Amino acid sequence: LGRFDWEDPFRLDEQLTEEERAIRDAARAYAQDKLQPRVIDAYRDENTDPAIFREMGDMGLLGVTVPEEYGGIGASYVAYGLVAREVERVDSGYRSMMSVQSSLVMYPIYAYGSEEQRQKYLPKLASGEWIGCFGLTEPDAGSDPAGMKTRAKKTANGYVLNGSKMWISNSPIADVFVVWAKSEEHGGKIRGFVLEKGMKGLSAPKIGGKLSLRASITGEIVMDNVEVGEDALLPNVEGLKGPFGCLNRARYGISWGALGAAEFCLHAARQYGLDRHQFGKPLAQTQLHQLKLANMMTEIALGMQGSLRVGRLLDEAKAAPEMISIIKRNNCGKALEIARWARDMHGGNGISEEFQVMRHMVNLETVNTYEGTHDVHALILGRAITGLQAFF
Ligand code: TGC
Ligand code: FAD
Repeated sequence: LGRFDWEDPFRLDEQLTEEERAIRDAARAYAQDKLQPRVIDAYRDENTDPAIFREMGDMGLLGVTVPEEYGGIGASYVAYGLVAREVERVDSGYRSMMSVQSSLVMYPIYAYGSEEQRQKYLPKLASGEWIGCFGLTEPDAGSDPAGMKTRAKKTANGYVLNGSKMWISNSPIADVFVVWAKSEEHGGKIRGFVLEKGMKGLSAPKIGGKLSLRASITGEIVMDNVEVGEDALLPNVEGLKGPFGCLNRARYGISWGALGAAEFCLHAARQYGLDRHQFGKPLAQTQLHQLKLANMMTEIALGMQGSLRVGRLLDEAKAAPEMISIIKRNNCGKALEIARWARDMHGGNGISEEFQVMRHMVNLETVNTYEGTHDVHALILGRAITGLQAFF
């Protein structure tokens, strides 16, 4: 008979390559040594430390799947998922910083950019010297990005961009802005542009007052007649499949990340239940406490197997977007449920910053919403099942 380990029920560890295990261990060491000690203050004070990008760059955690010649480490999508899991075990906001840089900024420049754009941007993004952001969402176009109002108009030497983007991770501290706009020159099709901090007419005010993801800065992107050269256009993609190609990767990473946060909550609830005595015995010796732990462990273990499978298929270029919708939707939804249970299982202490479960819970509200809401992914899957689209 096989042995059973509640921390790794399906022996995920054995299903990884040696390189993937090494990358996971390095990410875990960095996250626990450098991120965990600052997260409680950072979250309370709504403070994003830009030095984190350099630190992650030094550890090789930015653009994990990007080839070495452009500053990445050319590792697998499974390795990328494992990094997301370790970083989000500390905080969803830190994972957000990492996944925007990797999947939403480096990936489109690598996949859709010219050789000059790759050489110019990727090494500095990989090292964390430059910080990137990704502007798709607008005040009036969230779940329906096709409704965007941002426009690019052709000029003699390039384009002029007008419009505004909303809820953009990293934007107030970004050096590089990957922005999506409808281009009149290209028949109104959506095109990607790479903008740089300091361009005339470009600003990125911070959005304050967030009650979730407070360790990760979020802002707008305002483009008021921003003039760019022809070299700012991402030449190799057109239409919504451009931003969606990036979102596929980021959503996949989030499916692992959310379970990292859920694992933190499981471990915390278990330990709390062992330590805390009521009615003359540990809470962990009550049936309800054990039922909740069993549910948590089960959902995490099943979810991770799903993410591992999709990661392997991504590495073989065989993953369909609907597979990614299944794991993004289910793992985020389950992680949020797990964090809510953990909060409850801590009683009054569950609302204290010291115990951290409530921070994870509140973060996961955002994770459940961004990159396609829980319900939007249900509609993507409903369309695949029925052949009927129910968005409009
Ligand atoms: P639809 O008609 O379905 O498709 C339009 C075109 O796009 C193609 N496509 C995809 N291509 C690649 N991968 C995918 N996943 C794709 N999904 C669609 C499709 O083939 C088609 O191509 P073509 O050549 O035929 O034109 O488009 P629709 O307008 O009906 O879309 C509906 C819907 C709901 C699926 C979609 O708009 C959607 O997913 N909405 C959610 C928006 C979203 O996820 N926004 C995320 C913003 S970024 C963000 O949140 C970052 S937070 C990160 C962090 O901080 O960690
Ligand atoms: P809406 O689309 O208005 O949705 C509101 C509600 O209506 C949701 O429950 C939704 O499920 C539901 N709904 C929508 N359409 C339908 C339908 N057809 N049928 C049934 N129900 C529907 N975006 C970026 O581009 N870049 C970023 O870096 C980025 N970072 C973010 C960081 C944070 C902290 C947050 C909160 C958001 C971020 N986003 C980013 C934006 C995010 O992707 C959007 O918030 C998300 O796509 C939802 O859009 P919305 O907020 O406009 O909500």
